[in-house]
Amino acid sequence: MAEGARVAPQATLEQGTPGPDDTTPGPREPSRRWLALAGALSGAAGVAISQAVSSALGADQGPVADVAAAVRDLTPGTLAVRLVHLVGHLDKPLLVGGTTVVLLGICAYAGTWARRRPMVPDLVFVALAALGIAAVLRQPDPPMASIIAIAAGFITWLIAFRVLAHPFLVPRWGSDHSRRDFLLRSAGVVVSVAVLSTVGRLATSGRRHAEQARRLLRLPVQRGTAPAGSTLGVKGIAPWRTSLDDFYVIHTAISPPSVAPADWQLRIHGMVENEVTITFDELIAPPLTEAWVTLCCVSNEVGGDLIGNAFWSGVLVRELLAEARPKPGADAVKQTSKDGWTCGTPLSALTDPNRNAMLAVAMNGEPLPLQHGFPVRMVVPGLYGFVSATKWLVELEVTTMDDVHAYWTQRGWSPKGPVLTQSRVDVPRDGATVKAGTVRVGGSAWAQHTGIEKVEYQLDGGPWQAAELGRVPDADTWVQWAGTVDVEPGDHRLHVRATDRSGYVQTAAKADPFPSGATGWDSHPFSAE
Ligand SMILES: Nc1nc2c(c(=O)[nH]1)N[C@H]1C(S)=C(S)[C@@H](COP(=O)(O)O)O[C@H]1N2
Ligand SMILES: [Mo]
Repeated sequence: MAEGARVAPQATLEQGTPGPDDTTPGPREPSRRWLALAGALSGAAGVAISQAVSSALGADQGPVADVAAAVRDLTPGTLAVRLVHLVGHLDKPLLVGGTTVVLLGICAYAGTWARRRPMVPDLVFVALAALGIAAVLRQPDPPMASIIAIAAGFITWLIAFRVLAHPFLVPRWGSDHSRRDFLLRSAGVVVSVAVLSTVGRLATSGRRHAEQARRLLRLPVQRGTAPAGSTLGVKGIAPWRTSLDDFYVIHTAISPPSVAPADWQLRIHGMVENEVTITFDELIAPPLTEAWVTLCCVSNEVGGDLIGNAFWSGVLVRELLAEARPKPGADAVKQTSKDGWTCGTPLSALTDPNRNAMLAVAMNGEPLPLQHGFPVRMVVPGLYGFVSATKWLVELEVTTMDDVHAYWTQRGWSPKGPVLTQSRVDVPRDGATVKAGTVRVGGSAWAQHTGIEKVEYQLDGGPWQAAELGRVPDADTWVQWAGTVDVEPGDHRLHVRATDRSGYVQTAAKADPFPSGATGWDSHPFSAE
């Protein structure tokens, strides 16, 4: 563009054609149709690249559909209804198609300005990208993939338009040579876009394959409805049942490995009498076990949110291990993930008849999301994820604790990793301002597999008060707690501590997550007015 801006006036001067503001093309000036074509082609290239990027990143829909959805939602209701009736079931393709046509039309029009006002096409591209981003951001949970996709499309617009408009902005326009130049450049842009999209598709074909397999998978599982009384109804406490979208994600893999159920196998070997290899269909053939389990990360700071509670469906590990028959002397299982990540788990936690350690295939009634370990992951109540919750699990080696060299323990983290009893203030929020008087407070507490006995809260260093506790199915989940405090105007601080069913009262002593989990009481400063 910058180049065009410099050369264009000079070109018109040399040719003695009308000035840059004149819209009638001179005898040797490119027709505006060529510039419109360059604009439309660039627009199409940008749209294609952004769609490819968004599908490569696993977004539900491309940016064009995001914009189309915004158009639909912002169309006055009665008009929208009448239009939908008019076009019947074709409303969606028509909307997306129509949005694309309008978009390309705008790009074409922007292109026609390249000679007279070289900034215009760029500004139009900026405006269109901003519109796209606005359409994404108005969604309840704006997908980052769509933003990146729009950025990629925008950059493509800028580059493609510079490449395509160039032949029309140099002085020698009009010869067959420049038309040929344009055709060659167009072919170059089309081929580049096709190659980039194809490379993107190939690079992500494994993931799309796994995703499709996940979509088609029907498992005999339940959604899991939070049991009555588990939720205390205090606004601001984390929901007792964590939705899949809100469930924390931790793994060392750059992108989740793609494993389709048909390709999945689990091998149980090592110190066993009977080596076992099991396929996905064999795994899920017997009736599945279902349980609420709260999973948390050892890296969670006091008050942190690397914790979630889900309804898991799967197969009890102890039944598979019983089939493999561990040899005497074995006291550990080394788990290996498809991506090579490993962890060591005490054998006793997996064979304990009172602990539902399971190979989970579903979470909240849906096949595991890819980032949570599709198709099979381990869940062990009472152990931190880094010593137990292997995602994309493919191998269990029965062994001894001394012989396990696992990913995090090699880096100094504690080998055993039982979950430490913890509690968290959710409301009032950290630093919140509330109305003076009686204030509802609350949060969550957990001591998986031991169970929470009591939660107490304390205002401004005063006496500890017993909190009301939500009902829970068993010891393996977190518990909601709630209470009330009377606050005068001014600054305050609320502390919380839990007592578990072993009688242990949460220590006030602060410890970092490394190497075996954070300790200390959570507290929130807040003020009242
Ligand atoms: N394959 C694999 N599994 C893994 C990990 C990992 O890095 N790779 N991280 C573990 C850790 S540290 C935690 S806390 C849990 C997190 O599980 P989530 O992402 O489903 O919440 O997964 C565990 N399983
Ligand atoms: Mo973790």
